[in-house]
Amino acid sequence: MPLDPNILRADFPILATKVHGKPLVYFDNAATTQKPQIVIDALVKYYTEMNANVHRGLHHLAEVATEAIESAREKTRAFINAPSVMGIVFTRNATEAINLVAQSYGRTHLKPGDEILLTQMEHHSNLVPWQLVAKTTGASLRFVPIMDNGLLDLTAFEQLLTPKTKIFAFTMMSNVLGTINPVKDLTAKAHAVGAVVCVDAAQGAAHLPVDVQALNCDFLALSSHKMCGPTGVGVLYGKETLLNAMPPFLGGGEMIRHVEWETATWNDLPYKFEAGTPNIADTIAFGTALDYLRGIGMANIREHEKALTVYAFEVLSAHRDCTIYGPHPTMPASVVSSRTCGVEGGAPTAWPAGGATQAPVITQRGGVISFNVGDIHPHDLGQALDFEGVAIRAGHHCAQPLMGRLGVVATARARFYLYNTKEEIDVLSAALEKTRRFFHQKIARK
Ligand code: 7TS
Repeated sequence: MPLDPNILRADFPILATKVHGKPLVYFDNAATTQKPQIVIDALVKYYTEMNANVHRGLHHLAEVATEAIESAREKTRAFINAPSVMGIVFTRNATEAINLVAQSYGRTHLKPGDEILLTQMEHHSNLVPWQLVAKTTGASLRFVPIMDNGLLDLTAFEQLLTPKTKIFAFTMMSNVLGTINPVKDLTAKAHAVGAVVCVDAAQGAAHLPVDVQALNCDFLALSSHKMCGPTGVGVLYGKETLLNAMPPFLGGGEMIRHVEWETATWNDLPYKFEAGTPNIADTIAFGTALDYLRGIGMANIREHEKALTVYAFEVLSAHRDCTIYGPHPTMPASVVSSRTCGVEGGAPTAWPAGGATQAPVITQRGGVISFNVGDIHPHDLGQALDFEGVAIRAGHHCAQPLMGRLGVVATARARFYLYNTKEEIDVLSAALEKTRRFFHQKIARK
């Protein structure tokens, strides 16, 4: 059943906030999402009824807390259809999960001459960890280019894949372009040359159904706070055989089996990678967030966001001086591939004959809309929209090399989620028009 954002909004108390006297329109969901009341309640319930350290106490509360955190692990396993909870490692965030793979797997397996393949659309979290490991191992970095339409260049990808490629790490969904990469196909091709595949699903898992067994990726990272859960919790999914063969990432309590003065042996999975006291309350509440998302259905969330994305393109493209970056959602891929990454305002609505028979790009595009309006700096735009109650993000979005590829230093960005509505896109559009007029009047007065 299609979801009704107007009903779901009631689950999120913060959405009733007024900003500068205007109703909050929250479009900064790529940075972090809002939390439903049941997630907030789960945090309070933990501290009022269960607080104890986990996995080590023999008393009642310790058992209750341990059961609750392990239940969150099982919910995570089910959410991404992992074969076993042994492959579900809790981390602080997606960033830490990727660093775990880079440091533990990468440092052990990479040597000079090896290549780590990334893409031009990576968030710094899936770039800098690999730069660090490349420096320490002597491996080199390669990048799959993006085409002008914002999709990955798959021909170049196949050329870049060689037996030297030991790791292929890429994002499921770009936090700037909204591009959804064909994870299953890319993974199969990388496996064919013997590379191990690490998927950054920080954006993807929050907005798309994810099945790690169907994708057959080796590692997958995600962040709780981008999917209605609290901050401070991330997940690394890894294939058990790989995780078992990897050395620990951090040392301390919980990750050991036996310790002597000079040496130690390691705990079973997943605890080998969970040194120290975990973020118990937030992890349990993350489990509640997953219940919430499953209740709505990820496929329904995806459909809702598709509709919002198509609508936003329609509305924003009508602004003559608005440039939108990333794949155009309603153009067939064949048409889109000959166009530039920035879709200028007033883009044509009728595509060449024959185009309509091909799948439109919406299948490869999520609800992230990065844009610029004329020569207004995105930071000024962000501030002006805030006065209208509209929360967007402006900046490089932790993707500085991608900004260079797009030929800009920054963009404004709106990212939709299950609680956003078409009416809110209208509010954004009206606020943009007001801002544009204000800035143009200012320039005219100079
Ligand atoms: N990967 C992608 C694709 C992301 O969008 C982000 C965060 C991360 C990794 C890192 O997630 P973290 O939870 O470990 O910080 N993206 C953004 C963003 O676009 N604006 O703020 C954070």
